[in-house]
Amino acid sequence: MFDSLTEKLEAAFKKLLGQGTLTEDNIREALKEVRRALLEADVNYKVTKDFIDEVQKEAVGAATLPSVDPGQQVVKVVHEKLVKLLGETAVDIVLSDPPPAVIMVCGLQGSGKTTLCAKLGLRYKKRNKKVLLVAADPYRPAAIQQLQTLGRQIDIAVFDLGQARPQDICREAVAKAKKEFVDLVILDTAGRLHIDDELMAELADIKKLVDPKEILLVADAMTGQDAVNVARQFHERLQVTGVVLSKLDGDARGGAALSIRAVTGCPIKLAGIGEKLSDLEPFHPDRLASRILGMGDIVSFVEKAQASVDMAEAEKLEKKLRKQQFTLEDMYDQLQSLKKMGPLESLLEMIPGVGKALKGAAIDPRGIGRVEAMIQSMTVEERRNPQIINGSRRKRIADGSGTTVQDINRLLKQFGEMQKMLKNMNRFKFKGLPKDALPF
Ligand SMILES: Nc1nc2c(ncn2[C@@H]2O[C@H](COP(=O)(O)OP(=O)(O)O)[C@@H](O)[C@H]2O)c(=O)[nH]1
Ligand SMILES: [Mg+2]
Repeated sequence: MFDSLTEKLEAAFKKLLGQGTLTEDNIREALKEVRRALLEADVNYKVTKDFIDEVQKEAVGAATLPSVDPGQQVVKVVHEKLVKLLGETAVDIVLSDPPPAVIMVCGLQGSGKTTLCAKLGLRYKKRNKKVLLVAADPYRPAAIQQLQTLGRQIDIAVFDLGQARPQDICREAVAKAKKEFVDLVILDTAGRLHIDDELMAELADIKKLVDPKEILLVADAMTGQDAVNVARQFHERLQVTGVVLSKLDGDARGGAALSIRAVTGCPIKLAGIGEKLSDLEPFHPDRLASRILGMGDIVSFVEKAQASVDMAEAEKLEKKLRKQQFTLEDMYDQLQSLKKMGPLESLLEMIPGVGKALKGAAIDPRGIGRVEAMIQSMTVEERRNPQIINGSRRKRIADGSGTTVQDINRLLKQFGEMQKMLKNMNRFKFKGLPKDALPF
């Protein structure tokens, strides 16, 4: 699955791995190859562009963990973005109570609808659900037979009304299911070679009549962007609740899988990975991303390094805060990491109480540069004990940093307020905690 994409991505990253430092330029160079690989895998053009832009933005600031090779960091960023592209978390089928729940399966001819109906039937039969399969494709006699054959294989009842109208077939099937205490009704609707209005109108009718809990669109992963366009049109017309990617076991290039979620906004819920009726899997964005990237080791290594650095830094800072030893030096370090994390306001606003408390303070990103310059012009002693910064020291620091004494005064005042606020936050945070919960 996606072998060629994986190979090309690996080749692109080889150039980054093992390089001491990464510059914006060599990241861009490597991402050019990633971009080409995605487009060759038939990933949607706009999706590819947005993906590369996001990775570039984040990768440039990311190369900072001491124990991690910068190239590995970039791999990690790409992995994160792939997971996001694929939908972040697995989303399961939802069945309603009270029964019967109705799942409506739709898609183009040959996409794998009938097969999916039987696969779903088997899945829920194993979970002790009473299932009814419904042959709602009256246009091709062979379609009814196909479902009957599959139903026999897995010993699940199949409802049909021969060549009756699909709307009538579905309505009667659901009525029968209610009478017979069926848990789950699965509608195998008719497909077409291409989307047409008549088909869509018929499916919309059925949706209105039986109020399905899930409307699953089967998208053939082998057909790349075509599958994405089909999914978009079905979704626009029917508000599909989930996409099922079929034939992911074949030599699909990856385009459909990687674009469909971003283009339709509809979660991929299941993946068909073979012709056998047991070949159905929940769709896990993170697992597929790791498979596509083929660099699982690096990703988990960086995750661990990140977690341990974050933890160590956070602990160090927290200790200082608790002991009220937060100095201008620490403030300087914090500014450095804040700068890496992006827009300052949005970040600060995420910390409860801080957003409001800092409103109006100098948190404009251009201001950070000045603050940095001022702290850089101080001696180590001054940074650690700001109270020694008297008038003549203020003048010296202002001259050294190209600022004014007023600027220095403002910084020291703000720093004092920050310390006060942190003290308050400490009190607030630890109030009510049992004494032995604190490590000091
Ligand atoms: N390899 C593979 N083949 C599949 C999968 N799902 C369906 N098929 C095959 O695709 C063909 C069309 O499937 P079918 O269910 O009849 O499609 P329908 O016309 O949408 O009902 C059949 O030969 C199936 O065996 C899958 O996940 N993997
Ligand atoms: Mg069929």
